[in-house]
Amino acid sequence: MERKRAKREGGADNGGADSGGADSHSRGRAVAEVKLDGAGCSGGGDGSLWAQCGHGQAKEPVVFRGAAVHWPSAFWSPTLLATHQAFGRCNVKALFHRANERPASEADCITRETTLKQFAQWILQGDRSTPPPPPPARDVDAACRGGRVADAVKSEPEPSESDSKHKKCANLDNAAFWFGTEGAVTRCHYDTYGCNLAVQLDGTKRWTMFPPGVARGMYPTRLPFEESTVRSSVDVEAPDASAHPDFVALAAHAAQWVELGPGDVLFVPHGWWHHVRCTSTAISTNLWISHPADKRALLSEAMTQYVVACVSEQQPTWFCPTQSPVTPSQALALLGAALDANGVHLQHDRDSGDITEALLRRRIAEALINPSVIQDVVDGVLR
Ligand SMILES: O=C(O)CCC(=O)C(=O)O
Repeated sequence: MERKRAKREGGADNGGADSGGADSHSRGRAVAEVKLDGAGCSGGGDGSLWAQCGHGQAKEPVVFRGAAVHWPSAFWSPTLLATHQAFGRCNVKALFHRANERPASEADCITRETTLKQFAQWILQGDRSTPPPPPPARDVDAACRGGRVADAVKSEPEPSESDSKHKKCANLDNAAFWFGTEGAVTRCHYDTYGCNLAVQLDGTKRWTMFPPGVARGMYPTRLPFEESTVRSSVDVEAPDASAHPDFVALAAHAAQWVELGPGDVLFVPHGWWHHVRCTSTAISTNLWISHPADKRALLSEAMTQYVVACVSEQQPTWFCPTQSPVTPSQALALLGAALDANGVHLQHDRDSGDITEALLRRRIAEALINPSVIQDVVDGVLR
């Protein structure tokens, strides 16, 4: 691990244009740091990483330097991924973007189905002018992302035994794996569910984060329909003050940033916006952990999906490429389930005698035609 830490310290300030945006660190402050000396999440007691995150309820990000140095996956490197047979069986969907671009979403990337091993070999061979060749046809069992043309890859491998320990004590619902070249960027967004522990395994990444309270300055937008991700319209590395004046006025000063190196673990609180740049070839994983606000988020996500299902025909070109569309009645059933999860059980309306589905449709229609909602929609359409 000494080798890995040396790499982090050597490369800490590379990569990322000093654009005058929030990512240039001209505003905001560094994330608070805690050093755990490899204690990990051991048991959730007071000194543990998890306790120091308020068991997921902490309201500010915190970075635990070196907390994952003893994870078995801490020795993962591009060379290991490029040579170990197991990674040749890990089928991934890689997303590629051009060097120096910061694509607004996955919809703006080139997609290739490949294996993690082949993707790692492609990264190591250094020629970024074309994406890796497609492997023989096979089922894709993980979603991925990447770029310059490729820059990042994300997949969902099984956690190792020790990572499962983390899973247990952190009540892990979901995990992802990220592998990208220097310059890979995940544009600013927040995840509607849970909170997040990001674990840097190799290389370095710069995270820039903004609190939920500055949402107006982040100009939220969504890709219809991409569950669980709300994107910012602002390119936080190069904000356009005339298009997004509230970002400069309300949000930029609230930025918190951190450069993660091998073994570092970052706690991202629920609802925090984050923009991530690989400052070297980098491998990381993250654990999404459930949060009490998730039940309510389930409802908002189901409602969003229903509205999108009602206004889209078949699968329009603007539909999120990584998500399967659902019909309005499927979406309505999911909405009913989300209501149930929130303890709202619509049976029938006493006055009209309407049964659940019809009543639900009526309530949604009544809520949507509220003049202030319609005004927001009209403003959005005219923008
Ligand atoms: O590492 C990245 O590129 C993005 C990570 C991310 O968005 C997340 O963990 O929620």
